[in-house]
Amino acid sequence: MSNKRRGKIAAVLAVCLPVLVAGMAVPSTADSGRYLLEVEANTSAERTQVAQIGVDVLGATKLTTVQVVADKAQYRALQATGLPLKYVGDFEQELKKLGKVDFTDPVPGQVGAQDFPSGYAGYHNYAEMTAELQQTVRDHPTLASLRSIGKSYQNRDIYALKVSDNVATDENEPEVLFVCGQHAREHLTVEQCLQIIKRFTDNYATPAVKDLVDNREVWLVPMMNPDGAEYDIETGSFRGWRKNRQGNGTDLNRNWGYKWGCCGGSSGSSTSDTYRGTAAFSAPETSVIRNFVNSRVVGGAQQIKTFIDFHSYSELVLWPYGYTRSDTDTGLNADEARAFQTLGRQMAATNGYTPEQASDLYITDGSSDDWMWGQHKIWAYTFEMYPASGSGLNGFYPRDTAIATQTARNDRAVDLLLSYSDCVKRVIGQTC
Ligand code: CXA
Ligand code: CA
Ligand code: CA
Ligand code: CA
Ligand code: ZN
Repeated sequence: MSNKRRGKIAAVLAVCLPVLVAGMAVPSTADSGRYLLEVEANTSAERTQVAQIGVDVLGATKLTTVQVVADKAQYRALQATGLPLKYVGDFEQELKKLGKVDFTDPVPGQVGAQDFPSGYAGYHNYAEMTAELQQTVRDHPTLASLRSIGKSYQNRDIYALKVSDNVATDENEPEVLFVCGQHAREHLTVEQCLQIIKRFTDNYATPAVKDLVDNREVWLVPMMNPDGAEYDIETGSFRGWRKNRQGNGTDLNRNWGYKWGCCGGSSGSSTSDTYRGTAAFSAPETSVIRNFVNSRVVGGAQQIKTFIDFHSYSELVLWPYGYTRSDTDTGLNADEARAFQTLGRQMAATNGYTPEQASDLYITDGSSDDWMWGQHKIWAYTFEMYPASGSGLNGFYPRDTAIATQTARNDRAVDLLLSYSDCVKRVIGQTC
């Protein structure tokens, strides 16, 4: 970029953002040292450049604007890119605006509210989620079974619930896996898994539901990152936390072992929000899911055929690979890419999300869906849920009144994935 353009942007910023221009004082009342910004970034290359500065990328709007959290140094680095920037607010101030839980602190001075602020009571914390899963199994013992598949870093059980007819028997039916809550602050996704469970059990008598449940074995992990989710709510205000709770936190969706750390799509710095960890699967939570998925190889054949990893926000349907912008690469041929695209677009047509290859958003390495496909040939999608855009952190925290509509919005996409799970290539007219 020319110095001329850089100079012009600096001049504009000096007018719009006097408090943030390097060298000028920032008012102490609204300065936590972290800022919510919007950056205009129209291409995957520009968005990858933004991510590589190490800012926390919150979401993307219509693929032209990304919402980020940046500290002062990162703010200066963003300025240096020449990409247009907008100051939204102070990170801490914006979080506080979302509300404070209404409770009398049992031990003043200690954290431990561990519940959602008012306006969010419909969300499930870890204890409530666990109780809900246990109640489902009591209500539907022939359709639902619950197991702990391992422990989080802080020793919480990570649960998997199976839904199928004859649930106690490992039948020869295509298996489907849904993972929710990989990122701590993406609480709406936990509700998505719980809603799928409720719909497939409480509505089992509905013929279309019965047909799917009878002919598939559906695995759901409603809260993959329980330590992070509890940490995000434990003070009574949201923290905007993304990672697990190991050391400074590992970004679980950069810790999976397919092309881990290969391609500039993650960070080696433990304070970064996209820290990839010390090694592939160094996080207990990713290794628990890896071990579970590996355990579904029976007689040499992976039983799990399809997968959705629910995230928020931006309303996107994403498919592999994330580490490269090529449509095809090792282990992903042109027919397979076409099947990914076709089913991805069909699902997006049912929920109104935007369908694209993951790297069209920005380059990532060590994501779940690259591993699921690269390692196991599981047809793996990432859904980025509601809202399509947010002003900074509030995109992660829609009020509980949004839960019912925004989870039901994915009913048809979920059913479509299940129905193709016997042979995804059927979607492009091929046999398996
Ligand atoms: C994503 C997910 C899977 C592959 C590539 C990209 C987007 C996801 C992320 O960065 O992990 N976005 S999010 N949920 O805001 O973190
Ligand atoms: Ca069955
Ligand atoms: Ca089976
Ligand atoms: Ca059956
Ligand atoms: Zn996420």
